[in-house]
Amino acid sequence: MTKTKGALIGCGFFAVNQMHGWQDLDDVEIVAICDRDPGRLRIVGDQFGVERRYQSADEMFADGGFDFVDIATTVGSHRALVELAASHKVPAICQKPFAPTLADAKAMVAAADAAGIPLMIHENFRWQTPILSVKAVLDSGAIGEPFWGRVSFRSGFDVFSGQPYLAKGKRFIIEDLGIHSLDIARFLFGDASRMTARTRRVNPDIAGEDVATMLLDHDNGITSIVDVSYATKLPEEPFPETFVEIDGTRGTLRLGKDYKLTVHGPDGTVQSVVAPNLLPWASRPWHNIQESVALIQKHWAERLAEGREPDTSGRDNLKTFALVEAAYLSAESGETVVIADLL
Ligand code: NAD
Ligand code: 89V
Repeated sequence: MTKTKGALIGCGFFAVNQMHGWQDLDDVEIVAICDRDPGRLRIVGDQFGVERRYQSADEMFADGGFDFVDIATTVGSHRALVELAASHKVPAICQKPFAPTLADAKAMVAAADAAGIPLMIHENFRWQTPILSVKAVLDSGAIGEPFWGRVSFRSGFDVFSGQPYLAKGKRFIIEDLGIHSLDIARFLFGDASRMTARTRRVNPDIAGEDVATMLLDHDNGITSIVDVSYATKLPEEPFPETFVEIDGTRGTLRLGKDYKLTVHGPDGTVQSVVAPNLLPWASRPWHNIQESVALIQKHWAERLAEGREPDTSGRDNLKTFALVEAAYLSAESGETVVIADLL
């Protein structure tokens, strides 16, 4: 079998999951890795047996020999690295958040289009098994037409020990975590036209907001609430579970703690557990996110082979990123923001 060859840039905290995900795919091989930090390059190169190692992305692209690049660096380098991939006409995956600004994100989509390469944003939360299960119930019509929804992520988990940069940015929870929740809202309820948001910083030791409440008007008439918090101290810590509530014309759906799904319709109530699989390399409580990494990467490999745009393409993700921008604008001004004005 001829394997699709990939290269990965950024060998940090999260990239290890991505390397495992690639290793699980029989038809993909990561042939080169890059990180500015020689320590991280050595750790990841040794763990996954990758011989070609670079401290400079320019040098890695100049040597070439790969069919796509997986960019797993933090947001500040995303635009330059996607543009570098485009200049070499190499298909690219870029981690969320897409870019520091919507203008950068638009420029990245334009660069990929001009080069004729696919660009996918690694927006993996919609690929979580519980979220896919919720979508399947909606699509089955079991609760009728949804008219109201809530996507909720409330936690007191210490994310700063693994990802210290999260404590330093002026923007925190909407940009880092709410971006996933907003994408789930789009995935379940369709595109949104208006956003109203309120934010707070509760933790005095971080720079950005750690609580946000967002109200979305969706194009199809659904109203949804997306609420996120890292300042919520619960008796049982739910990290990193997303809870979902949906009211429809024929019934209701609730996805709650420990992946319990309750679907109530005209014929009665069905309860099930839609827990993620614990992959051999995964560890609790991250296994939900880790499985979604494997699934989105499989999706990329399939779409690349078929020559079809991935579901969370750069073009698609501009609409999720616009919701992020809109939430910050709304929280700052106190006004409702019209999404079309940003896109
Ligand atoms: P990290 O800081 O641990 O790792 C980033 C690595 O990139 C570092 O080792 C750094 O040296 C390297 N790097 C940065 N710029 C570079 C450049 N220009 N060339 C080469 N190497 C460079 O960060 P992380 O926690 O692994 O996060 C990386 C990205 O993944 C972020 O955008 C974050 O938001 C995202 N993330 C996504 C998920 C998810 O579920 N999708 C979860 C966690 C983190
Ligand atoms: O998924 C993420 O983007 C992570 C975390 C779950 C910690 O917020 O940064």
